[in-house]
Amino acid sequence: MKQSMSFIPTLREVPADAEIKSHQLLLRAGFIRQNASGVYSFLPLGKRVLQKIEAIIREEMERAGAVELLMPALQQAELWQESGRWYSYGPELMRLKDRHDRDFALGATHEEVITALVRDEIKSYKRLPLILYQIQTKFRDEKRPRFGLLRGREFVMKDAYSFHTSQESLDEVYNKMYEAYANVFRRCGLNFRAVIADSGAMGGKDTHEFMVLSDVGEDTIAYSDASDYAANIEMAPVIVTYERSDEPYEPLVKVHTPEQKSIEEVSSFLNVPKEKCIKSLLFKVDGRFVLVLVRGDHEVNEVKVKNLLEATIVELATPEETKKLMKCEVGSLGPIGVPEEVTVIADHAVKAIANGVCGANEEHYHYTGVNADRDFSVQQYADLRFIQEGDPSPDGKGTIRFARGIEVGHVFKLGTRYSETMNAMYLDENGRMQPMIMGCYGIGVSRTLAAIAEQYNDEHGLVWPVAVAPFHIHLISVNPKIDDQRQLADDLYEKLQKEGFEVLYDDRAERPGVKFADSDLIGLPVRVTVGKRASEGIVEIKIRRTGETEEVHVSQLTETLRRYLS
Ligand code: 9G3
Repeated sequence: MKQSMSFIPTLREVPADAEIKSHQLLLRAGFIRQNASGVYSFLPLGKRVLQKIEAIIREEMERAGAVELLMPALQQAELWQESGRWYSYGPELMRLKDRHDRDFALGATHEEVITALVRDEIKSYKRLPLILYQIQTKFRDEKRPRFGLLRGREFVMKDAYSFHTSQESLDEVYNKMYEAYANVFRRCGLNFRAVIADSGAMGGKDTHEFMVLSDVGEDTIAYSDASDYAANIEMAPVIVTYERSDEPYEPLVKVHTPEQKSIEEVSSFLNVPKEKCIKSLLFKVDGRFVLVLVRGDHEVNEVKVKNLLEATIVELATPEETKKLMKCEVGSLGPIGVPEEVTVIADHAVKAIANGVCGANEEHYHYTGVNADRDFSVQQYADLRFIQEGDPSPDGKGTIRFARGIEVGHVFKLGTRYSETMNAMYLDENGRMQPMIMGCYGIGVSRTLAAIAEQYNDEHGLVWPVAVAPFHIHLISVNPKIDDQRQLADDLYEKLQKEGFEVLYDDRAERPGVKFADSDLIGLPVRVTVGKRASEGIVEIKIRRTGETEEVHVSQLTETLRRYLS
């Protein structure tokens, strides 16, 4: 591609609203431009990187036995009404009406569409297993789009779906897809971890997220410092066991704690460590009120609450609901004297608190000398807290550390969650109708592009790995006005392309400094500069990643480039 005919609008200054490196650099280097909040155009260089990532994905999907198709982004509401998700998703699902006033959704994902497609065509077990995938634009109306392509409202996803007659077949394909994902992210040069994740509203059991380690990642990964255990913090189980100390039981006393609300305030006011305080949070779980207790120095893990109660919606009760039900503010909540209709569940650590402190369900009062087994009843003790750094790793090996990650992939064992609600049945070998067993597998393609940019950059700009770079070589003629320089550069442009190199040729009538600065910003792996020694047939090669340069005679150029680019 000749830059004089291309469209690569580079910027000198850092755009104000771009907070993270990848967002700043993709804008400055002319890879993307924002159209609306969370909605982007991929300019020529950005589009080429997308295509490189997609090519890697297609190779690995092929290897895993998946077949590519393309489904519509415009999805009729009827399908989402059949699966029930038309009603369970809120404003995040973008909905619209056609000219006949019929309801549609813009595809946020394609379980409904693919299940409807397969159920109409597949009737016999002989046609299974089947793995279908697409690479397509998805729409999700995020409340707070941010970080450029990392959290957009329109983005490119590879989504695959598999259909099986048995759990073993699903397990086999799940493992193949898991391997394919590891290959994709390794080939993209990403430092990633596969972590145990929560299947959330997707139903089904097993699920793994592929996380790229990054300080700007929105997810927290709990990993062991002595094994390969890694889990999304929402999922990591706590295996600590707690024993009540043999402290003699003190009497339960209601004490006046004026204006003391938070655990910090109460703990310092009563001069009691946080470990002896009981933190009580009132949740509305599918419409029912549940008081969740954790130790004062721990945090409630809502995903664990949701999974324990097999709930769909778990949200904190509003201050009004709290006041109406418990006759006090959230800062005075406690497990003693709880209204009948409120269920109390507690994390295991609460049971071992000796002579603790809790809210008295009365403004400005707390209890001291609180002992769980004597002073209040708990319907169920369970692992309800977030794991913390320093906790033992759930696999029993080593200690938990935290890292932040960008979720670039997510694989699920769906089971029959969709085939049952949408009647995707097949005739088994005994002539009986059975629901198909399904898996689904997503890669955020545009998010992967941003994750690569986030991992590969330096103070001069982007530094693309060869496998996904928009071009291999940045060919620069320093001064096109000088004939032998321009002539040699033109010849090399043709010659290198004939030899299979992808060349971006900066043939613009710009000052050399501008060309070199743009070249460092765009970040192609190798730069070939045709300058004052053109008359001797000497050009300069520069490796973007290391900055090392080398003068080479054009007769040695091809083999030198092959060496650098392999
Ligand atoms: C929606 C909206 C947002 C969503 C979903 C549906 C996430 C939704 C989960 C998945 C599961 C898998 C196939 C590829 C891999 C991931 N956010 N999910 O289902 F309507 Cl608005 O997308 N889908």
